[in-house]
Amino acid sequence: MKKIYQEILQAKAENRKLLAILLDPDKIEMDNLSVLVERIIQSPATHIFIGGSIVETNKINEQINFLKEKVTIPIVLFPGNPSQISIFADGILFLSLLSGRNPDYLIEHHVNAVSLLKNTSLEIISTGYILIESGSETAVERISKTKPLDRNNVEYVCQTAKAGEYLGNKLIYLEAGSGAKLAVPLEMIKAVSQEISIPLIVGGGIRSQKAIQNAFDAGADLVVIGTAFENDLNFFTHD
Ligand code: 1GP
Repeated sequence: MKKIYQEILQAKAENRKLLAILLDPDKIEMDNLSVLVERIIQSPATHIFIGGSIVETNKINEQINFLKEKVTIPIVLFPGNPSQISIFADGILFLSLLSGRNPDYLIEHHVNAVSLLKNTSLEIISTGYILIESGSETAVERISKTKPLDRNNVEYVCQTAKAGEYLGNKLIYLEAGSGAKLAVPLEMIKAVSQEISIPLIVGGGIRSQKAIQNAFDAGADLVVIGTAFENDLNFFTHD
């Protein structure tokens, strides 16, 4: 088994919570990258996720190479489509959008990514990605042309997550969407974490230390912070 996933499993076994900072290369200027890297190093982040809705490969490559010189935590691709694959990252969340019924995001993009992926040393981590309704339309919804799952139907979300585990995914990611109005409900995190035996990632609309802690307490193994850090590089030094 490869290293990144092994460490996530190990952390789960020890009840050690993990935190990923999500970087969207389209929103980062190379000139500001040094400050950004400083703040990441000072933060409690255990992983960097990198990806976004648009993004060109050149931009990702340039930013990852810069990051790799300075940080030691794993850099994991969180791609919106196969054009966002960089051979310079450490791993990739190989996402299946289980909440939707668009074959492109269930299998088509994956097939198209193979010729590139098989010539890299990226650790490929299959991830069941479940979009949860969050109060307004999000970029994932718009781009994937899929509907999120009802935030009140905890049972159906649990069944979807469990099906993702049965299909062989190594992680389940409950996603409210970047900049979501409403984060994934805590009772849903709790129910899904009890339903599955693989690690649970939660992200989207989490904007405070308290909200991070609440997600951990509810059962998230890894929380993803994007917008809150993007808007305030000192986010992790506030109470
Ligand atoms: C989005 O879950 C991530 O894919 C992070 O969301 O930008 O709202 O923190 P935020």
